[in-house]
Amino acid sequence: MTTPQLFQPTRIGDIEVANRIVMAPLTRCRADEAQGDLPGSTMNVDYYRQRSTAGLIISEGTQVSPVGKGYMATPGIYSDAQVEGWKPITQAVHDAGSKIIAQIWHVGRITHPDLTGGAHPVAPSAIQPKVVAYTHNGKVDVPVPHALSTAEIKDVVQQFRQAAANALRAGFDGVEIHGANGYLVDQFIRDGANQRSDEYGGSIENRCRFALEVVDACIAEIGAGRVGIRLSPLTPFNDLADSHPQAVFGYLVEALNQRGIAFIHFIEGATGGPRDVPGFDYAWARQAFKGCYIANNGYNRQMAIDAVETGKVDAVAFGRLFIANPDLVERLKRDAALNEANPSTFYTPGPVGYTDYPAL
Ligand code: 8OZ
Repeated sequence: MTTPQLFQPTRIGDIEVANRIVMAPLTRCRADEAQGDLPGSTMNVDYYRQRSTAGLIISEGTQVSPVGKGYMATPGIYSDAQVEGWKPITQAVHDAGSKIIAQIWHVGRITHPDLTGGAHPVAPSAIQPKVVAYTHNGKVDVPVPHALSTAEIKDVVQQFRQAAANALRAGFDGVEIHGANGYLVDQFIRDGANQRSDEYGGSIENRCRFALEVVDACIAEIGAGRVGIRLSPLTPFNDLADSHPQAVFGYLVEALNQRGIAFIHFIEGATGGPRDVPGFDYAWARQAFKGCYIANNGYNRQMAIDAVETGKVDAVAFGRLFIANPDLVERLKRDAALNEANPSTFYTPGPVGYTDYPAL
C-alpha cells in the first residue's frame, strides 16, 4: 500500500513541511503573566517539542499589543523579552525537524480592561458583544468597545507588521494572521461588528480593507510566502455574524489570491461545532485560491486522508487531537488509539493536561 499523501512532504508557501498534518493554534493560557506575558518556560518548550512531528505547528494566539490580549496568561510578541522567550520554542521545534509559525492576534472587543492593563477594548464600531471575559476578578461582561479612529487603525496595522518582524527574529518560519473567530480582523470583515461609514466600513471592499492592510504589511515585512491567514466565514463564536458571508469572504479570498500568500486556513462551519453550516462554499474557495488550503474543524483520520487524497484540501489542522496526543502524526500513521482531551485542563496553569498526555 502506498503512503497516503497526508503523510508526505509538501510546501506551504516558502515553508517545506515533512507532512500535511498541521497543529492548529491553541490558546493554553500558560505564559508567564507576571513577567509580561512571556512565553518560553521549560514547560512551554516541552509542550511544543512533544508535538513537533506535525509538518507545521501554528503557535497559540500571540497578541500584537497589550490591548490585543483577551485571556489570562496568553503570550505576546511585541516586546523584546517576548521575542527572546519564543526563541527556545522555535529552536526546539526546528531541532525536531518541524516548522513553526506564529499566530499573530488582536482580540479587539473580546476583552476587558482587567486583562489589558487597564486599556479600554477597541473595535471597528462601538458595539458590545454578548460575551464574557475571564479575568483575575472572575467572569465579567466585556464593555462597549471604543471605535478606532483612522489613525488608530493605522497604528494597529503597524503592530501586526512589527509582530511579523518579531516572529522572524524569534525564529518562526512565518506568521498566521488571526482573521477568524470574532476577533479584531474578523470584526472589521463581518457586518455584525462593523457599522463604520468611512473607508473601513460599509461596502465589502471597505470591510476587507483592514484585513488586507494587515496582510500587505506582513508581506512587506517578511514576504508573501511566509504569510497566511485563518478565516471562519460562518462561525457564530464571539457573537459575530455577517449578512452575506459568501460575498464578503468570496471577495477576500480573491484579493488574498492576488497577493500570493502562502495559505488560507479555513475553519469550516462553526468553530469546534457543526461543520454543516450553510452560507459559504469552501470548495469554491479551494479552487479560487492558488496557495495552500489548510482545512480545520472536526476532521478525523479518514476524513483527513480522503480530503488530501482527493485534492479537496492541501493540509489538515487538528486542535483537540493535538492537545491530547503529542505524537498524533505517529498515531494517525499507525491508525492507533487516540487519547481523549480533558477540557477542564485546557486553560489551567501547570503541566496537568498540557505536557503529561502520554505518547505511544
Ligand atoms: C478558545 C479559548 C480562548 C481563545 C480562538 C484564540 O477562538 C481562540 C480561543 C479559543 O481563536
